[in-house]
Amino acid sequence: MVVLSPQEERIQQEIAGKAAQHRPRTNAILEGFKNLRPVIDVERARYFTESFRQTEGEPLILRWAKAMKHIAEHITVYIDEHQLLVGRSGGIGRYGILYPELDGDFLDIGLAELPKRVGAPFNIAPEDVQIVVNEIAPYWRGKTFHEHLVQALPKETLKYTYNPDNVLESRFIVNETASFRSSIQWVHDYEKVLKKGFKKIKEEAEEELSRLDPLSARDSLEKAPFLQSVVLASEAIILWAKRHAALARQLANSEQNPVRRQELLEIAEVCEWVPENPARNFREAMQSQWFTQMFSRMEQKTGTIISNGRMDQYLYSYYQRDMEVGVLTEEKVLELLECMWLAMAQFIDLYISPTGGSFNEGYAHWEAVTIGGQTPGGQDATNTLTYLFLQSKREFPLHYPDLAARIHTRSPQRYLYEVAETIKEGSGFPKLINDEEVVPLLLSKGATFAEAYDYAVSGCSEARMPNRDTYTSPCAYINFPAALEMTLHNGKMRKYGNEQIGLALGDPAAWQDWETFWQAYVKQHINFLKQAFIQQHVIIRLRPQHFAWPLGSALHDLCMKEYKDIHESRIEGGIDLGYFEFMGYATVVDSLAAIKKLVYEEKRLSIPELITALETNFEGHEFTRQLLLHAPKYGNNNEYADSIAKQLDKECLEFTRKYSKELGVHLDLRLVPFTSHVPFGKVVSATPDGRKEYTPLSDGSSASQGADSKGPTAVLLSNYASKNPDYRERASRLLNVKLSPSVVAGEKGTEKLVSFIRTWCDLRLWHVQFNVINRQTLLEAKKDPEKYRSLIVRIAGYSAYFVDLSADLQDDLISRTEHTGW
Ligand code: 8X3
Repeated sequence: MVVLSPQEERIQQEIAGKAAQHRPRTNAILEGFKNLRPVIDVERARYFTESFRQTEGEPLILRWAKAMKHIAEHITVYIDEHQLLVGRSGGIGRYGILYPELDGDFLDIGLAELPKRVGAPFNIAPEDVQIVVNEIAPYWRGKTFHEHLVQALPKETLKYTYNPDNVLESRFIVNETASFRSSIQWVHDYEKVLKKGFKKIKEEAEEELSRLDPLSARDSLEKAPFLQSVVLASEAIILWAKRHAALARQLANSEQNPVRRQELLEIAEVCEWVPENPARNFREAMQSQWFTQMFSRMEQKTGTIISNGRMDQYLYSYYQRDMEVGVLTEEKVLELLECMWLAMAQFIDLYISPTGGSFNEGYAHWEAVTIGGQTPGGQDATNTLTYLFLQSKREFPLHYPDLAARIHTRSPQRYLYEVAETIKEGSGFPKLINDEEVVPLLLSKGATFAEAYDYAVSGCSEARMPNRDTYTSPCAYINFPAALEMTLHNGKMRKYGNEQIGLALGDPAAWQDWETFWQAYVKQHINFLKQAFIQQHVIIRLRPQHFAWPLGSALHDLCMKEYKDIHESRIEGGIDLGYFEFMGYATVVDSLAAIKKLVYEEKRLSIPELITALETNFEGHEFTRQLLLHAPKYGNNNEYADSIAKQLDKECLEFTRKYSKELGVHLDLRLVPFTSHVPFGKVVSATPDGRKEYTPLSDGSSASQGADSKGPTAVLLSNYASKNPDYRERASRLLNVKLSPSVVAGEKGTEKLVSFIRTWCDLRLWHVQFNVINRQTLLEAKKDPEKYRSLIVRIAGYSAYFVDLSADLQDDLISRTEHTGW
């Protein structure tokens, strides 16, 4: 008999018309938006642009703060029916907002293409199209970050990044991601907001302003605009909150239902108090955090979103006090948490550039909530609230928020047990992040113990130290399977015809041994790294001219100490933790392993035969493809493949060890693809691992789709064997594991999963996440999407509705190995 995960059982119930009801309030909110297509709301962009027209010539940070104040004064405020938490940056339903300062040159094609986009479509009202066309886009023409980046990239690097004849088209060879998100994912110091409130932050800035030396050039040109911006940003968020209070009172006056009237009056009281003042209870703490988070989203397109930080830590004292005095119940906590998840689920991170869209299929989101881990003093940090977060995830079927569980070697058994039970539910939560890998790496990069122990998860799998991290540039994505294709084709790729993009190193048929082939590959590989670093160098230097983040900077100790916006490239005392991405890791490893073994060692295949098979996409060469498919594969604890993986990893680490310094940042190696292994695969023809042309590359540090046949423990061991632990230039390696519900069934299954997690922790692997699902369910959902609308799957550091994904990504998920044993 087929064992179903709880999620699969729930869906079968839904199909049978017996959908279970959750809490009445959260059900009602969810019903209000769950089947709505997101709409583009133009107000943020409109008021931002209006203000920018008025402030030409002033310091950028001041212009930004004035724009935020203008938005706070004019943007429509809403209070959703049934909601307890308020604060939206767009209209009712699911919505996305525009950041024309970033990529406004894509507005024309974006607006035309978005309603039809596969994977994450958006609607826009005709009158809003007119506002964009007539008011917003014309102002930004020639001023956007993307346009200036294109102009600043050297010609040689540009051809790896964009089509030189149409710079709106990405090449997917060495891609940048900075032009579709103005910052990488981020975590604010929410505790500061909750404990201090923005009135105090503002007063401190005013106090400092009053002490500035009027004769000092630095005070006049740097400190004064920075501090004035902090004041303005604080006033803006307070004003925005108070407008919600006024609206709540107004709605209460006309509300017929006495229960809702009372709720609205409470909302008014809460919004009159926070985030201006310190939170006095759990409810105010939640509201204050939410206002801060939402206001930040209007301030910056923090690509992949502002994460929530360690919620079980900074909310705990409020929870504990309220529980002690009897004004809070666990039921109320769960309801408030779910109100936040529902509010979060309505803000959709909108990418108008097609490249941004293809990186973020299924309305990607990463506003991770971190639970567990260790206290700043190095003790286990789990508490009662931690377990309520897990309970909420198990009980409430929603793909928001992204839950990240920190694990360490002394994590309590109950915690691991509940984490495992939550994973078994089947919708991919929580993802796991390993303190035993992260903490020493943060220490090696200059953090104190207290800072390293207190990291929060952000994005797919990153570790942020809210008052120590100062790096905001999004990363480069490098298509190393393309470097392999260029090695086989003298620097060319079939996708780009006869264009000489890479190095011309000659005909590989003339290379007599593996070493010569390997060295040629490494030259192409290093050339890609060089192009990526040139690109990042340009980006890092250009960004402070384009972006400022007054509220985010006001919450950062070092920015306040240095009077500098967080986008400035050097902030004294900061640790700049940036990344570049190894795309298609297993694809390259398996391809090189096949060449080494079959061409040079066993001589069962010549290079010309291999090239012919690849060029024909294996048509008429099935035997060759089978040979290639049966060569050693990464992900099976196979020393032959894993040692190549380790060497490739090392090539990247050596390069960044040598060249990061001159960039002035840590540009660390990361294996985190979001959904970009799909578009990157679309430019790479057939590869020597047996992969067919233009199909997805392998993702993160996972094995190639279907190549891991020795069980999930072997996958962990390959990950371990391919790492270079003696390099500090490492960052996250994202690992997807797909399990059949039968292997985790029952109490025994939970115990095995807990042991697996402990093994993963002992091996010091950075990240792991799970899909617990039957292949048959995925096949049926692809065939009959209407029935499977609520099926949630794990993608790359986030979960999404399966039916929102493109057919390519659905097939990618289906083709991953479903492990049926350990
Ligand atoms: C994955 C998303 O923003 O770090 O973590 O590239 S991002």
